[in-house]
Amino acid sequence: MIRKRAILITGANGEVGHGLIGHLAGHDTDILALDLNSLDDNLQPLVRDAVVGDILDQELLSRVMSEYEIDMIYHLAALLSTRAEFTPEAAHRVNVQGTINLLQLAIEQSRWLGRPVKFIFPSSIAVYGMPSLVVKHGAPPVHEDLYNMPTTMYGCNKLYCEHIGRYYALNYRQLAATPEPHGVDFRAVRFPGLISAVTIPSGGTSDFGPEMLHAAAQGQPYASFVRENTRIPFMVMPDAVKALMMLGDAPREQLTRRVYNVTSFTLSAGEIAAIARQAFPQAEITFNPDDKRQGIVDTWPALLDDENARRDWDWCPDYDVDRAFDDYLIPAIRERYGR
Ligand code: AKB
Repeated sequence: MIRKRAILITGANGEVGHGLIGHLAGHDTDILALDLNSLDDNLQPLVRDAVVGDILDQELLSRVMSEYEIDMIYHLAALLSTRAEFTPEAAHRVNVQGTINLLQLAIEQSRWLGRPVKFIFPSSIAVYGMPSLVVKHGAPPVHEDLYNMPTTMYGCNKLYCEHIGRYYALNYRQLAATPEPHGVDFRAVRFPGLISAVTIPSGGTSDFGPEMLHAAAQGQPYASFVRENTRIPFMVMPDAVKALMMLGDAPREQLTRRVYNVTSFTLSAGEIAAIARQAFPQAEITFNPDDKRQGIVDTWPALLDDENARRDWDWCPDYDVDRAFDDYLIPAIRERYGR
C-alpha cells in the first residue's frame, strides 16, 4: 500500500481529542493526529502518527493527502467561544476556512477512494441565540431548527460550518457537467457544555462548570464568571465521545438530517457549586459575574431537544446528572488531584 490508511483527528490534543483517541485506540484504529501543539505523551502510543501543524497550512494538508489514505475525519480543531471573541477574524479563519480546507481534503480523498469520506463535526449550543432570559427559561427543550441566532463569532462559525458541511454532502459543484461522484458524508452533533475529569477546558464560556469542579478539588478559590442561577445543558466527556462514535457508525440511510442536538443534563452554576462543596468541603466558590461572558451564556438554551438523535441513531447518554458526578467526575477528579 503506497499511502498509509488512517482516520484523521484534528485538534487531537484538545479535550474531546483526548477522550476520542483513548476510545478509538481500543478499537484498533490507525489514527493520524493533527494539532497545533504536540500530542501529550500519554496519547502518543495510541496513534499511528502525530503531526504538529495548522489546518490553515495548505502545504501541510497536501502532504497529508500524499501520505495518507483517509476515509474518516473527526474535525475537532476550533477556537472556542470566549477566546474567539478576542480574535474574531482569526477565529473565522480557523473555524471556517480551516473547516473548508478539511472538507476539500475529504472531497479529494473520496475521489481516490471511490466512496464518500465520513466527516464528523462537533457543533455547539453556541449556534442558538435565545432572545431573552424569559424566553430561555420558559422555552420547552429547543429543537435544532429553532433560535438559530448566534451572538458569538464561534456560534456563527459553527452554524455556518453546519451549512457548508451540508452543502459539501448534498450540493457540492451542483452545476458541474459531471456531479461529484461520492462527496463528503458530513454529520454534526451540537454539544452542550462538556465536562471532563482528565482535562481542563480553555477558552470556552461554558467552562465555568469544569473550572469550578477542578478548582474545588485542588482547594483553589474559584470566582464564577456567571450568576448562580445560570442554567445550561452539560454532558460529561465519555458521553460526548459516545455521541461522536454513534453518529459516525450510524447507517447513512437512518439519518433524516445532518445536524443533531445531543444532551445529558441541565444544571445551574449554583447547583454545580453545591455538588463541588459536598465533594470537596474545602472548596471556596464565589460568584462574580462578568457581564459580557454572562451575556453570552444567557443566550444559550437551558434545555435541548435531542429526540432526532434518539430516533435516528439510538442516542442515549450513559451519564445522567447523578451518575456523571458520582461515578465519573468526582472519583476521577479525586484520583487526579489525590484528594
Ligand atoms: C464553549 O464554551 O465555547 C464551548 C461550547 C459551548 O461549545 N464549550
